[in-house]
Amino acid sequence: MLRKKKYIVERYEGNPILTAEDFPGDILWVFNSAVVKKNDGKYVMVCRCEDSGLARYLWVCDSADGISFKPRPAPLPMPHGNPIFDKHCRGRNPSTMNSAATLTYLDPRITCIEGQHYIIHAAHTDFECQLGLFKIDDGFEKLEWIDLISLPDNRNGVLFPEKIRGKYFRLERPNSGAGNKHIWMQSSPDLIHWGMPRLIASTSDTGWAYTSVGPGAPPIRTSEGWLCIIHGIRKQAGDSVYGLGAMLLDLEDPSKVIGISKRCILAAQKQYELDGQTPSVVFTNAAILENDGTVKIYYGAADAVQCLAFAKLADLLHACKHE
Ligand code: BMA
Repeated sequence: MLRKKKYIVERYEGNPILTAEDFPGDILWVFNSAVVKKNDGKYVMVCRCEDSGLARYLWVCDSADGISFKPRPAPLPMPHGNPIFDKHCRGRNPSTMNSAATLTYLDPRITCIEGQHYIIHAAHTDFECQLGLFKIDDGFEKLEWIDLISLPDNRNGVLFPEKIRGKYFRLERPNSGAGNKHIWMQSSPDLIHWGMPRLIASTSDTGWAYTSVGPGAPPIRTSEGWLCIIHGIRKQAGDSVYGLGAMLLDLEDPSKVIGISKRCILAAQKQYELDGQTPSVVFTNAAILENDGTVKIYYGAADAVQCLAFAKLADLLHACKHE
């Protein structure tokens, strides 16, 4: 008899963990948020929030358990004043509050490298999407703009949490066209100048994402390799349907792929994933490995609410290596 398949990722039963109602003011949507577990064991989430004027905010929330998050009273002040930042990441800069105000800092991802937290994000200009980089202080109160760190048509940058052979590494994917069928990797001596691009994975490496595949959460060091939770898209009757997968990269040479899950580990399926600003979206920007081997996977659902799911590290590694 055919048994019901047991999926390796389980949604948190209290999903969504954050909705617009949790925020003061005029917030309509909260999704695709970055999360980090700090050395003191506390969790910080940097949320992508949007209001009814379609202005975007980065909004910090705090948590003791990584499940229940409390938004701070106001969003992060953005480092306006820097001409490069103001030109490429306009946000709520009053001098540019027109339709272009919607083109701004999206999809943050936090990585702590040598004690410093960095936030990489999708910086939308009028033309295309580039990667932008901030630093943030330990209290997550003050952002410092570093610079744009890619040419246009680049999105979903994730930084590795440590230098490898003396260099910083990141994963990324082109934002549009046929380019977004591929995950790339670049390296850098200083986090600003990037080069030596390497093709890491393509839609053809998965059975579940034939339209696009991209990085999701910053890589996690495990004894078997760098574990990366990735996203994938397939077109279904003209609509984009999102899923998440897992990929394992070599610890010493992360351009070597050890394996990629051949099934999606989480597919847009629940009502809160199917209905929202954009239907059928599950999109991750953060995953945290706990001491007991549980991986918390944070994901935005339908571009509308913030959710959480759990998996066992061993199951994720198995999905990468043996499927
Ligand atoms: C992707 C992203 C997200 C968004 C998703 C679904 O390309 O980069 O910002 O959640 O599309 O609309």
